[in-house]
Amino acid sequence: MTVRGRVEQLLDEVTPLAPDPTLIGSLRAQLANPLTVALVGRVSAGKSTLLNALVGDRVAPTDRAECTKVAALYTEGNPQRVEVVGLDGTVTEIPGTMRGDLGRKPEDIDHAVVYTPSRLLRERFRVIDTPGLSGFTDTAEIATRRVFSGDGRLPRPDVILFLLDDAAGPKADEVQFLSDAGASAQNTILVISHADLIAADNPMLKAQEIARRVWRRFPAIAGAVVAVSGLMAEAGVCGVTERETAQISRRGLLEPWELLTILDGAAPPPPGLDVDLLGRLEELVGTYAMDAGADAARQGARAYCEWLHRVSGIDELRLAIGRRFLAVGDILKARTVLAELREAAYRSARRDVFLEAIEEAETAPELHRLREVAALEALARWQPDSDLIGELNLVVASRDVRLLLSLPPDAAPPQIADAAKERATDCRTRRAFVATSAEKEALLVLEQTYQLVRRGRWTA
Ligand SMILES: Nc1nc2c(ncn2[C@@H]2O[C@H](COP(=O)(O)OP(=O)(O)OP(=O)(O)O)[C@@H](O)[C@H]2O)c(=O)[nH]1
Ligand SMILES: [Mg+2]
Repeated sequence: MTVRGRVEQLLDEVTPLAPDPTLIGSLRAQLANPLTVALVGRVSAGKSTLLNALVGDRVAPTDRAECTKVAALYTEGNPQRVEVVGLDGTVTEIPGTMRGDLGRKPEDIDHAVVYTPSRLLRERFRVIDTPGLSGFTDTAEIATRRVFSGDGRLPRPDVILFLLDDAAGPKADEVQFLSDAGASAQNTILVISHADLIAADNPMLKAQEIARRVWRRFPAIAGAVVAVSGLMAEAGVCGVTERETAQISRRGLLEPWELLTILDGAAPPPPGLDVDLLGRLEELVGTYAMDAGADAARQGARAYCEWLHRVSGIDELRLAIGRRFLAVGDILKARTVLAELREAAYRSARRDVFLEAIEEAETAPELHRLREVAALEALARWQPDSDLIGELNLVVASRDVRLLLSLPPDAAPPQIADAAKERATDCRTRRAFVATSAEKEALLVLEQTYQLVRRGRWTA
């Protein structure tokens, strides 16, 4: 049986025990749907711009000023439309995207669901765009926290993309938020956003250096730290016209002082240079992409868009999402569903029976991978210098038992069983010599992993 199969079986078992009859149906849907990725970070960190870049369409409104007022789940659907779900549970539907009037005050809205045609949203992951943290009023932060607290009506995110718009890395309140939201190397990527603004010279390279530094400081709350210019990615993916590209090319022929005097109005623009359009391009691609991309712009819009796309860092982010999350999507979804079920169990009139069913599922061999991940998270958080982190990381990342056991590719099943048995015995012995409960639990989980490998029941 698969991870998903075992969780579906659990959902069947607890259906009569659930406090809310719609809960089990929505958890079933969550298992069947692609992963749910939430974009979080301070207000104006570039969340909606990054969403557009990922989806490949300007579906989410963006602005210099505080912009996204309600949490919105972007999911595949045709025709494009928005379902607005009130705090009172009532649903209204409006055509179009979040750019239109939602028909209610943001304070009265729990969330919106935006249906839009997109292959990424259908096949890879759905995205929740949040209003963000630390806005002018509390509204944005309250709406953002509701996404993670379980008090709201949106599906709980499986994965967090947290945007940092400060070269200094996450501040104490951001680390606290991530910790409260259960962020770990297994479910979170930090994004150094506005990478093109990080420095005057070579910003993208400096942003990558910052990303490496931040990752070394916070290995327990992020599986990767990636530097991205969402603005460049959005423009590269959604397209820049030939007319706009030609302006960037012309602008690149001017000396910096010439450009300044023209923009100040102290000198007339040369023929063909459209100062108003340059102003709009500043908003569309940013200054760095006009300065550094002038050569690419000389080769036309297509070459320029390719350059924007390549330099923006969006492919590195997509790759990190693919590597870290998509390959283990069912495990991440199973975790989210189990966490929701545990909360539901406490509201159930038959709490003990409910919890017992969950525990039985959690100890089932099919869901052993969840215990490996949980043991790794606990160690990373409480004992980041433990030697066992390397071994658990290997176990969690392994797809092949021979590689896991350092055996040759042609090792026969009896050889695998012997090696696994030896490892299991070794874990049991080592358990007597470690002092902390996190390491004891890790060794217990590892022992069970090797026992499952020995019996041929470990599902990579
Ligand atoms: N230069 C530059 N500007 C960016 C980048 N990403 C976003 N911006 C700009 O920053 C402003 C805020 O971007 P949004 O995407 O609206 O940010 P947000 O986090 O969704 O903001 P709220 O919805 O208000 O929380 C907009 O003017 C964007 O054009 C980036 O990578 N580089
Ligand atoms: Mg926004």
